[in-house]
Amino acid sequence: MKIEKSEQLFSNAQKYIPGGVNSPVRAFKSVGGNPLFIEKGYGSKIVDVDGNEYVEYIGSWGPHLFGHNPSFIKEALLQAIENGTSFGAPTAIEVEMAKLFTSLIPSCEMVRMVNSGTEATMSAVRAARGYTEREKIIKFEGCYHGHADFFLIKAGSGALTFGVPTSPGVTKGNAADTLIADFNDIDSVKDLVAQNKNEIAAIIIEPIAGNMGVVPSSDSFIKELRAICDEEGIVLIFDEVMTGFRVAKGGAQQVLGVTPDLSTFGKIIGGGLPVGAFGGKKEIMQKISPAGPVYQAGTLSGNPLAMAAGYAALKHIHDNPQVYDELEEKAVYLENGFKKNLKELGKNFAMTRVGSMSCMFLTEEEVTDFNSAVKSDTELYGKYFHEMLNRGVYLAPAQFEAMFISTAHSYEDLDKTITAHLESLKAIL
Ligand code: KE4
Repeated sequence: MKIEKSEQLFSNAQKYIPGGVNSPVRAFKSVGGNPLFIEKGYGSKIVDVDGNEYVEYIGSWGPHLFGHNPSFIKEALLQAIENGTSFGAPTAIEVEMAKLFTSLIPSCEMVRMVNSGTEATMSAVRAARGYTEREKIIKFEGCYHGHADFFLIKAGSGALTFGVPTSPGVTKGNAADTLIADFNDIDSVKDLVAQNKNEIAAIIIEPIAGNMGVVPSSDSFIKELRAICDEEGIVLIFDEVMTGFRVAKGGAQQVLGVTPDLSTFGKIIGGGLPVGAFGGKKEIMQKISPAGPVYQAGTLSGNPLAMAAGYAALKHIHDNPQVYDELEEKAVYLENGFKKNLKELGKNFAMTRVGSMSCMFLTEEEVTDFNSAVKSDTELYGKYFHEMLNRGVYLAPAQFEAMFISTAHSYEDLDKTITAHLESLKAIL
């Protein structure tokens, strides 16, 4: 496979950009080799600068529920850009977006648009702290909520993949206010709540984890979390940046049947442009400036281009809820193909899936939390990743990520992927 142009670009990039990339996981550090520079994407495909085409399952880390550059998003952007890019003043599309968004996510009585998932989660925590007048938060080992200081305490995703669970630069003060519980272990939550009585402002969780690989929450766990928050006056925050509009039209809160006090979103709601959002109970959201005293702001929050792309994505979901049936059928097809391969190879690698986000862990033990996830053989995953890449299938360049299927993936794409999966595993086992 010719990759000279990518190699040249990467060599140049490292002179000006830390690690040659604008987000760490893109650098292929945990799978080895150098990153491919992508020229374009269409449907389920991406093409690198050397002209190599791949069926891909990153979808820009989740946004591309309908594949790359779907016509209805492209047309919305082309129309919006005729009027300019950003005004730093309110626009009608922001009202339309908020109205549509809150109609799709009933727990969000009000919503504030921001520019990334990180901004959404850090703002939601500030809202919870302002509302409760408490300071501590509980997060879960292996869950990733973006890179605000108080989250980079045993984060999952990039930090976990690099094996650096606590990032340098995070102050002791921040670490002291962030308590770490174990995913799917309600006793670990009860212990922290008992030890910090009336001090915990919020519990933030990926209700279906996607940043330690995909790890579903157990049936009772989230319901018990809701009960604890009700009893203790703690704000329950669902970080649905990845699961929102991914696992169902109403996100993980619809799948699990549990209503959070606040939720955060990103990825799909931007249609591929930088957007995040946080929303929830009116009594909490009314605390947010300028309605209330909790400050939160952003130069490009709700900008017309991102709103046009995001609105087009959500409107498509609103008008075509059957897309989730299609995504489920395709995800089951791929999952069955992988399971058939593993049976033929006599390998019982742990496979998890919720809707169109899934993961194959290179461990034969069941994966139910962070400690079981990290038993995966990340070196073997690196070999698997490159074998698949050489067969024209582009997966997440890290074991602790999710594999995303879009409506643009054809059954031909899925068959190619299933064949490549078998051949790749045969080559490395
Ligand atoms: P961003 O700030 O990257 O838009 O969102 C942070 C975030 C928050 N919450 C959840 C559940 C998330 O998955 C993310 C970001 N996800 C990673 C992929 N696992 C983004 C990829 C990257 O860091 O480049």
